[in-house]
Amino acid sequence: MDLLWFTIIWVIVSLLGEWGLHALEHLGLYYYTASAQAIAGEKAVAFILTVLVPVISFVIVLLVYNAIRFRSRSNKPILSRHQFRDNKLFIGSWVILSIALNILFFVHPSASAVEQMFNSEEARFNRNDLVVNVTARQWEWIFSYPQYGIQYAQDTNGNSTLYLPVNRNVRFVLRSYDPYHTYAPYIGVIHDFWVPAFGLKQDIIPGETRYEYVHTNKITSYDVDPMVRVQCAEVCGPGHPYMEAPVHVVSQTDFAKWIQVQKKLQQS
Ligand SMILES: [Cu+2]
Repeated sequence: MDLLWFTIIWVIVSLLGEWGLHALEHLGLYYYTASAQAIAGEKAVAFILTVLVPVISFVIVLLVYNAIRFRSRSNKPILSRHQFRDNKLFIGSWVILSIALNILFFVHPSASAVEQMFNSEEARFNRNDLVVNVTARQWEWIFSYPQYGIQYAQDTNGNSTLYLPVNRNVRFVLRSYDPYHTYAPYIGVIHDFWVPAFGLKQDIIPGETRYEYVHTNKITSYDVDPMVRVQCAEVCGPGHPYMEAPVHVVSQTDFAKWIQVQKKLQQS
């Protein structure tokens, strides 16, 4: 009888949990998403949580149900008539299920995400990539667009700014050094290239060149949501928290216009 009641309550709590999770998914599990990679990440989180809701419900319902159902009604300890040392079936299935869930999460979404990541780095997908060279220095981001001959993308105030066309594969080439102090190229520190809305982070190590691939999927900007910005995510000195730059994802035409404006700025 207890088993029946427990199962009924567990199923109801699990269903409520799944319903709540589903509602949360509609609001977005990430703060803000503006790339195919961020959406894939959000889906992975949703998958893990969906599988785990019945597990966490089981543990919570078990604790609460037992605490209420088997509470002592008197101050004297009374031993139950049914004494169990263990329950081999329960322990066995718990261990096997735990291992099975771990293997599942290892295969999907972990290994499948790594495969997806490697695939997106395949040269054949990247023939038409927009290349953005990202230079991280203490404490500033410098964006250059080698395909367009733009050395230093800037706004009208001379601050670094990142413009990207929508629905495009972008290859960020990440380096950490200080172009204004070229006498010592290896004195740079570790920075981390992070656009929260893109759902990806990549450490930038001095002396190494690293890549990050992003497929932009919606027109948006820092003015729409503060998550659409480049933020350093590795403590790199006193200026670290302010090492940020606004990002603008714009239409192809607006991007072409912006390129023209930048070219003029380069000449002046
Ligand atoms: Cu930094």
